[in-house]
Amino acid sequence: MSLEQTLSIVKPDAVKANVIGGIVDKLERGGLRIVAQKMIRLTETQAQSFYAEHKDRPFFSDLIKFMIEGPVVVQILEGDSAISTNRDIMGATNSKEAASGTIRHAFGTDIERNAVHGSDSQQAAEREIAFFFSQAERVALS
Ligand code: FUP
Repeated sequence: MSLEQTLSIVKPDAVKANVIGGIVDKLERGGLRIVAQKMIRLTETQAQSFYAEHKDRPFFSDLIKFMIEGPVVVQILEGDSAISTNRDIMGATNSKEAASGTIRHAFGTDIERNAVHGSDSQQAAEREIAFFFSQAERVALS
């Protein structure tokens, strides 16, 4: 196992439902540590750029609308194999299919309103962390 960082987003549905704490609890119990965190409201341009890889998919415009409907919390999570650990804690993309105990099972509704985002690879994690956090915002714990 190796120490990694990954980018997490508590999406607008979960912020609105007042379950930021419930999500953080699952992340921390799963062995991850929040090393940077802020609440922001994405602009349409930011959301489109963040999800650029999906721009030709049929769900793209609905996804963008959802991501800008309210504030989100962006986080850098750190831990052993943080990228795959976070994906395990999150559960399947479609909340209806997510395993019991996962964040998306507990707090998501469907494939779109699925409570959280988590980077899916080392390359994505590096891009997504740099997308939201400046070097000065990245607190070193050790
Ligand atoms: P994930 O990595 O689990 O967040 O899932 P993807 O990168 O495949 O999809 C990114 C986001 O697009 C999902 F979180 C939700 C949304 N999405 C839909 O709304 N409909 C779909 O059919 C697939 C994805």
